Amino acid sequence: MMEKHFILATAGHVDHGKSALVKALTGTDPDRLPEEKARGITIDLGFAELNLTGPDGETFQVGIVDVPGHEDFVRNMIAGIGSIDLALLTVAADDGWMPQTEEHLQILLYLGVKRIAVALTKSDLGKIDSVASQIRVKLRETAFANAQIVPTSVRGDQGIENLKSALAAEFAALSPPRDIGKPRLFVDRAFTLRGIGTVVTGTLAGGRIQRDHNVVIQPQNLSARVRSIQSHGRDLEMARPGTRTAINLPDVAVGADGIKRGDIITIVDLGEATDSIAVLLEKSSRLNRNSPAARPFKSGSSVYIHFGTTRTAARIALLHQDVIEPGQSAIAQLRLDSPIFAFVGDRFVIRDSSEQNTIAGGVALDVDVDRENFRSTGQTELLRTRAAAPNDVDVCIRSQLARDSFAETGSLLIKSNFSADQIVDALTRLERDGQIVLRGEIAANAAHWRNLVARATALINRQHEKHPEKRGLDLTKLRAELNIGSDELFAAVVGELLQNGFRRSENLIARDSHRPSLPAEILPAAEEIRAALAEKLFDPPSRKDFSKDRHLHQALRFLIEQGEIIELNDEVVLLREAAEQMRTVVSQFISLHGPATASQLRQKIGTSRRVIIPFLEYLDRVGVTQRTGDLRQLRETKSAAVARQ
Ligand SMILES: Nc1nc2c(ncn2[C@@H]2O[C@H](COP(=O)(O)OP(=O)(O)OP(=O)(O)O)[C@@H](O)[C@H]2O)c(=O)[nH]1
Ligand SMILES: [Mg+2]
Repeated sequence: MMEKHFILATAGHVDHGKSALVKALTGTDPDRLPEEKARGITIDLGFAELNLTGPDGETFQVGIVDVPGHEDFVRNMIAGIGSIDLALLTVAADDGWMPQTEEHLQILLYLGVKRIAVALTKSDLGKIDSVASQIRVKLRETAFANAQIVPTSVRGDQGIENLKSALAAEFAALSPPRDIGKPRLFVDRAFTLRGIGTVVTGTLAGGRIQRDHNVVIQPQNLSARVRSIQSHGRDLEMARPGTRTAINLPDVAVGADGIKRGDIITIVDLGEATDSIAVLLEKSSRLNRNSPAARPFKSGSSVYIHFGTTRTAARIALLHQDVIEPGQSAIAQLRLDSPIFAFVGDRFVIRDSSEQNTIAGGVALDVDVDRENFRSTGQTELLRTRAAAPNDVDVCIRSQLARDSFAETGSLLIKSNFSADQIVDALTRLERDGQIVLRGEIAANAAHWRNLVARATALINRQHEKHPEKRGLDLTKLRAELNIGSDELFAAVVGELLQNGFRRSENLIARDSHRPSLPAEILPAAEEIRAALAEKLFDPPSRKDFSKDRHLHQALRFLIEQGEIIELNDEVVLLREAAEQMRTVVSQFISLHGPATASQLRQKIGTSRRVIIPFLEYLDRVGVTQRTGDLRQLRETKSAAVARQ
């Protein structure tokens, strides 16, 4: 049976025995900093590995992130729990539910953590029953109402085995961390090892990272190569989602110009970071009315957004209201001081500008936001629709196509928590339901698509009506009239027309049934030209005679386009039959007498210099003759050359 990987993080008030519990569970003391040892508290994240066996004998390799409980280090706590499968909330028997127990719980809820287990620590210090019932009350009406509560004590290892069984039962019931082909390693440490270079560690979510592959560091969009990968000290070819992962990136420096906590290691083709995101904010109804965290905050407030292992200052613009109160949610735009690499569906935490209080949380609805268009009808509608179901792939696609009319399927919702397969399935489903249309690389809103094709059809029809003598409508013109910016969309529209009664030749598109014809009022002009040219077949009147009026001009263009008249140059035009007869004479003459001068050929045909010179140049152009000095000879055709051999 394959080992399953999960990430567990501790949570809970300062001094409630989180780190001691991690040590009792794993043998590893997660407090590694000298300052932590000296002060006896956790300051930054600590890590350990726990191997568990489930009820059915399956094995779980669990990466543990131990977080600080002190109120000054909530920022580090949030960085530790960005992509965890299970939280282990500790409540000390001698202390009960305390301020950071509550704050951490709210943070877990804001970040959408699905399951927790509760360790009722320091059970040797008594009050187990009353604290257990206090915990039950606190968890009532949350997603964690039925969480297991396990009394533990590290004095004499009481309840540690019970806790292990409880955790194993949780993991047995959990589905494995998702692999959506979009890996993101949320970096929580970056350091340099002598002889090895830069090493970063973090929790990997969303996909795999492979040794020797190229990765991209976001938000700075920096490329790097993965030299080696480790998890809990063991070398790996490939790291899977749900593992604590260490990566050696020898080409990247540690620090502001290179890599640091808060960065994300991902793969190419997943887009770039942005400094504006549209979100659904929620302010917990649990907030004690008198606490500073409960203060309603206004549109325009400056806050901190904590996302993954990073945090940045941001300004909030609320869409529909001026303030948000506890228990309320609101659509908002966050304008960030520095860009983040967030996906649609990602969750985050908001703290106030004093960094003392956790005041809200939320989920990203749109991550490639055009700041100026926040209040446009299209954008408002998209946000309202997504706010109702931010994790529904159909809703996310439909709302985007309603706003943008179309999208290229390859990049549609690339920055989302949906896999490519989920997106393709949804597209197929929506097309079957008639809500969207899929053509080539394009997914389009069905109504928009029908409208585009109808407009294109109308434009071509109008061209045929206005200019029956022309072969069709220029595609460049069609595209400009339809105002289509995307090459892919235009290609799809043309493709649709070609399948439905239209044809294309060169840069023109026309109805299949269209045969160029002169409008009635121009027919006499065409007759006049034909007659004039026929009268002196080999020495026709100057072309200028036919540009006297618009009708003559139009008729001449038409006859040339139709091939009835040959255009030798700006001066001379000939009827096709005249050109053909002259060509026969030239060929025969040269075959009989060898290379000939223009003058000889002119006399033979009985034409003028004005005509013979451009005519011979025309024959050169179309490959009948070839000029050497003053002489013309026949160009050797392939078949003639073959015949001689
Ligand atoms: N009596 C008793 N003391 C405990 C127990 N677990 C931890 N302690 C003590 O409680 C103190 C705090 O324990 P830690 O494990 O550092 O607490 P913590 O939750 O990690 O604290 P922070 O990380 O700073 O939030 C230490 O002095 C521990 O020895 C327990 O089960 N029984
Ligand atoms: Mg600790």
